[in-house]
Amino acid sequence: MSLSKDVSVEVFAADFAWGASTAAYQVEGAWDLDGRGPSIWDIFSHTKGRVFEDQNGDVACNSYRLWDEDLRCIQHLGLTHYRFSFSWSRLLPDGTTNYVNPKGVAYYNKVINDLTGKAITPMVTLNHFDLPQALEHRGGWKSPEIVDVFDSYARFCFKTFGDRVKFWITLNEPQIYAKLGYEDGLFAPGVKEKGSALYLVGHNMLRAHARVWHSYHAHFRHLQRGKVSIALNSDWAMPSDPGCPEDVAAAQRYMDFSLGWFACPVFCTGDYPESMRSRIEARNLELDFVDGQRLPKFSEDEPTVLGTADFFALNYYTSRKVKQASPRPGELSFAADQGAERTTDPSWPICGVSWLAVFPEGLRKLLSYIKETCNNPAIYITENGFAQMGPVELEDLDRCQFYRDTLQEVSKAIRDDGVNVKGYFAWSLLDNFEWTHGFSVRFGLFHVDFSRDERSRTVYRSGREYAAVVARHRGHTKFSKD
Ligand code: PNW
Repeated sequence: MSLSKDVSVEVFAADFAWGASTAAYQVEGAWDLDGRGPSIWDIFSHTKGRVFEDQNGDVACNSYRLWDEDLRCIQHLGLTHYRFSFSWSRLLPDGTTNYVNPKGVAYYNKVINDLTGKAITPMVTLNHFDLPQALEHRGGWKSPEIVDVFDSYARFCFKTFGDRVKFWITLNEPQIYAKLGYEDGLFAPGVKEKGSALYLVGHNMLRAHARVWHSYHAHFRHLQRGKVSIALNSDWAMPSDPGCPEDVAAAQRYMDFSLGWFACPVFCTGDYPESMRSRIEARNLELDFVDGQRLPKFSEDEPTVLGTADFFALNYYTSRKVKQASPRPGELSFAADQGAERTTDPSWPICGVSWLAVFPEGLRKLLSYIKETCNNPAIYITENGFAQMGPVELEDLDRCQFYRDTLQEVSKAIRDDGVNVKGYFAWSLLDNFEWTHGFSVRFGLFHVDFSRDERSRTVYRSGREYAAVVARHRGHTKFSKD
């Protein structure tokens, strides 16, 4: 059965956003062309042993040169929206507005104008993991200085592109950036400081996000009438044994320490979840830390973080079964703070990467959870996808099934649970540089041939079927309006 026959497209509103997403470092290439400054991912991927087979994003999909091809792919899918990110160091090579790179501005102007010229709405992420290296030298996201610098960059972007860009995402997945970049050392900048740096980094990211939202609100909103948010990723966590109160509490802590860490300050209370504060404070005593030293406090002198999102931008990939972890006395780590242990559910197939267990029902549950705990926000699913590893399969039937099941779950969330879902963005438009996995893991709706200079794009079967859903929805809404 084909995807297009199964998804209940009539449930989606006429203005539902059908999109796909990419990120600059993963697709653009041209890492040192036309005045681009280096980012932390250039340095990280050029360091031996960091990425699968020492691959890097020097060329990637070559989208800097092949944007016309990407636009054709977007049109082929019939997308109404396209999410991509700016390479900060392509626009501002040293990260500051002291010098603006005109070729960077020209590139993104062309992308934006081509999209809007075809009635495709751009959604722009200001920074998707690739901090300018010059700012890393100044302390990166650990330094409180970053808040001002990020605000100047964002204002520059609003001024330059905001007449045409109406959807802004300040930062992508601060939780992943902080945890993988500053505790696990698996992502740039590759720091391993267990149980400490990640909270400071997360804190500065929240402060920077809030500052930028307030800047937009005060200086741009009345003229540009756009929306600003932050993309938060979350797993859906369930207790391993729903009858065991310790497991139930552990699953809740898992949610608090992942989604709640960033969603609670922005959408619920203006501060971190109570369970994070109390657990970390209790462990600080045990570990001889001064109160507040690991999980920072929000200052009363700064504009509030609460309410600094005009919609909820959700990246969802996987679900977890969780049980209470055995205590780890003396251990300094995020996992020990969280006190929750992941177990695997053998009925959920693993796709491509080891962390990605496929469970589309988890998305529906997570959407309801966000509705209940975050004041029923408008939600855009800004990333969701299915990985392929090993031999290329253009007839990717398992991914087709995944999109069919997922979109059906989203339709149930809208129709049966009353969740205000406004859009869905598949990750990703193209196979691309999948961070530590290099090019060995493929998320695209289009295959990219990385062995050839042309980097030819070929649609996967899942891309064709996604296009069919979008077309059927557009046909349906046209029909119902007539
Ligand atoms: C997201 N994890 O990152 C990113 O926003 C994308 O750039 C990326 O390509 C996509 O998901 C697929 O990985 C994640 O280890 C990276 O749980 C790692 C994890 C989750 C999301």
